[in-house]
Amino acid sequence: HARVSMPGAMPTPFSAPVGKLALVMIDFQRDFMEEKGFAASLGNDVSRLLPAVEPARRLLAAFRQHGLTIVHTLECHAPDLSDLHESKRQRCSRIAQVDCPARGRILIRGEPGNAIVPALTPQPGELIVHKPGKGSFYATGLHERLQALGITHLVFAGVTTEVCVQTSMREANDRGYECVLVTDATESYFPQFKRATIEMIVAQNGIVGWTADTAEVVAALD
Ligand code: C5J
Repeated sequence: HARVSMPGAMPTPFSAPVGKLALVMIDFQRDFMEEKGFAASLGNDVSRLLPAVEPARRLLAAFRQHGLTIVHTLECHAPDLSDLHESKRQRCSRIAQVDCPARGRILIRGEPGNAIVPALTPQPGELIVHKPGKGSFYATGLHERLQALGITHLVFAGVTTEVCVQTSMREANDRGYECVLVTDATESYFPQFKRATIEMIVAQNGIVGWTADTAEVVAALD
């Protein structure tokens, strides 16, 4: 089997069998990233997330060029809220409300504001995961879909680093996947949380996995 190698990954070099590697794009959604969206209305500085878009676009292009598996996740709930726990509703009372008619109901599947930003729009054939939680594996069937494809190694990009990205990476690690977080293709509203997440992932000999930058990942695929 051909392998892809990332000698500059931290804390040690990373390699993967090329056909078993997938890209996971976490929650690059309009309501987390756009001015006047849901996250902005909560007081978050969404401009902090924008530097991740161009690296993520380059990752997408590279994985597409090599015909590799690509997963896009969206944090959302069913229109009837049947997958919304009372605990989440209590602490996020805006879910399913309408702040801005053009965006539709907040965090509801299929609404305009819930969509992925135009620069990173999924293409036909890429996997779409609608997730009610922060992690990509809880109540989604993602593990079964990846197993059916023989995927064992995952490259993570997305927002926000310490919430949905880190939760997903930890869930994946516990299911036996070898995981790499792409450090310039992820962002947080809180720079100190992004830094801390990167440090805690690679601490103790990569207790959750590896980190690498976009250039390292793209070079590995070429
Ligand atoms: C958050 C996410 N931060 N996608 N969602 O609630 O990280």
